[in-house]
Amino acid sequence: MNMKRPSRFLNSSLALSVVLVLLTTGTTPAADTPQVGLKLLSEGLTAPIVLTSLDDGSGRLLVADQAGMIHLLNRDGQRQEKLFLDLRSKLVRFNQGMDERGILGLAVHPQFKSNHKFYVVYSAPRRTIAPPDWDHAMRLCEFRVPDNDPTMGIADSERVLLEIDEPDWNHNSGRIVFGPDGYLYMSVGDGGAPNDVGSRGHFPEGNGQNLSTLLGKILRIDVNKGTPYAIPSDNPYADGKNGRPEIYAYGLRNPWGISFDRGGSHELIVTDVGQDRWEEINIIVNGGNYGWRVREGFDGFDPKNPRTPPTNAPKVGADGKPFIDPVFVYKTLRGNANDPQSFGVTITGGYVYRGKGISQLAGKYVFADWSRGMGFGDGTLLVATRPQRTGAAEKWTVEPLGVKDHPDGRLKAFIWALGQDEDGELYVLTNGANLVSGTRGKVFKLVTN
Ligand SMILES: [Ca+2]
Repeated sequence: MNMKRPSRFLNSSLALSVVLVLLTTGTTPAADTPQVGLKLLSEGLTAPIVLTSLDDGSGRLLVADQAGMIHLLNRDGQRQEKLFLDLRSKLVRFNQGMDERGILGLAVHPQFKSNHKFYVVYSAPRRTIAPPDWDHAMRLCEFRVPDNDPTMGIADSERVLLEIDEPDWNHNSGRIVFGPDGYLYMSVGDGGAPNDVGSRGHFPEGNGQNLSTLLGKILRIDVNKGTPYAIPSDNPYADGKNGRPEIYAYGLRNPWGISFDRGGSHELIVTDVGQDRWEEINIIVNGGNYGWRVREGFDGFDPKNPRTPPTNAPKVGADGKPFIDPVFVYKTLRGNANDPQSFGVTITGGYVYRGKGISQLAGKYVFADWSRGMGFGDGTLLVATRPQRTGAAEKWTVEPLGVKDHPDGRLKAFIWALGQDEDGELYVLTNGANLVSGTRGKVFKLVTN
């Protein structure tokens, strides 16, 4: 709006007030205008990795620390002095530096209030039945709290549901979430090693495309039936003939982020960490093949030449079904140093905002990139907007989510994860160091600015 231009309406007080209202509220805020605030909820943690609600109407939150502790927080973020659960003695021994092992997943049973059950994924020492040069076992377990006290998990109540032998320390994933169908969904990485290739723990065609391994998959199981669980009858390989019955979708590399939209059509959104070129947002459907390691992003992928996509890459998998493309990709800085269109080196999954507090985020997918470098914490909060209309040509858009004091969304820390409470409000879990030690972990709540 050009205020210098003479206007015949300016003498009218009504018109003037309209102009003033337009000036005050604006129509499109400048790109660097902070949109939301971040309220520090808890600090002094090590590597907070999951935040979820106890979902019993109390507003209490569980925060799992990768280092092996689960904390109970009240609505205001006050931490219960005694740990909700301490799994440190059950974990594999950590690396001195970066580590992708530890507690990885935590989900409270949808009927927690009556059955007192919750589920944890953690990295346990290698099983004796695994090859001796493999690294560890990823373990999915059920625990309970006492009938009369939801503030304390019972360590002895552990019931092991599933163990997956892992050839390497990285690309484990292990994120879990209950779907609107009541089934438990779990993301599993490709087992580590570059290109999903290697004689130690990788099939010739890669784990993502091999249906006899659980590595590189999204799993779905029914924890309410069977011993130790049941297979939902509409899992794509439920009869076990052409693939492992737990598989729900496949072709994932390191799916660090899994959530269901609690509104809309309850889509399952999974972010997949890329290797050299693309970070992905995917909408996961039953039986879908998401391409890794035949594809990365919208391109083909050649493990022998990972930075140059083959021009004649297959568009269908070994079973003849077409690969499913992501809904959004951005370049990773790992293979595209200084690329202005990149947000960082590793995508961190989030949630579609369905809370009440921040109206401008309604229906948008809030997520993050972990960091712009591996050594120094430089993560960016991001927000994705889905297209107004449906159709192949309609694209998702992504921009940094500006917050107060960080208008570019860059929080000067590693953004490990996002969390969601029972009201649909969102949280941001950060670590000041790329380590599973120390006390530089923090939890923030997204609030109106
Ligand atoms: Ca993919």
